[in-house]
Amino acid sequence: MSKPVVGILMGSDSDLPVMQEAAAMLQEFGIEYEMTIASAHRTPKKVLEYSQTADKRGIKVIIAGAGWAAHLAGVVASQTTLPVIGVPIDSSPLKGLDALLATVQMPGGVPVATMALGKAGAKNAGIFAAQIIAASDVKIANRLKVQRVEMEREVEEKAKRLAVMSAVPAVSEPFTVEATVPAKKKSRRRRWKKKTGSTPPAQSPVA
Ligand code: RP5
Repeated sequence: MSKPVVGILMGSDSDLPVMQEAAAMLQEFGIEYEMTIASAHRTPKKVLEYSQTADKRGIKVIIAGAGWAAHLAGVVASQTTLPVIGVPIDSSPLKGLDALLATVQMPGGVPVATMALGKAGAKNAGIFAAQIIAASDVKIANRLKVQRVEMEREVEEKAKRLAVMSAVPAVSEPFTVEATVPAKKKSRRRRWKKKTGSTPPAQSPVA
């Protein structure tokens, strides 16, 4: 087993169900990672220590996920020049809007590459970390290309299944207007004329 190249941090164990998505993507690409809990306000010393030593330990990218007033990614970014990917987590009564703004709105000079809120953001963080590593690793670059092709194929298969499910059942008999609309009956007056060769009397009951 080689040394981890991606570090995944989260503010609390309650963030784990979301941040596991990032780990799952890294596993899929065969990228070694480490994962720990470190909170910018509950364990600030650990966050500083982790961020300051990450590059010396061989880490190339740090993914930081947090909810509420989510300053974790920004604090990590302030302590390292490694790329930091922020995942805002929708764990607050504000449904993550607070975390999104806290993570994305970094003042100029210390960037945090902010992903979407929640599980989709964590998944994208894993892919984005792979893309950063792929810049100098052709194997990972090829795996990313394969993943795109597979994703395309999956969508096409779903589209085909949907087409089959929503198809109108085939009509067994050929459909014609004549077959469904009854022919108009000739009036009794025309039938009289055809039979007798004369027009019926004006007061005739056949009028
Ligand atoms: C943040 O506070 C964490 O990232 C988490 O999303 C949120 C709530 O943490 P817990 O109270 O569940 O530990 O620091």
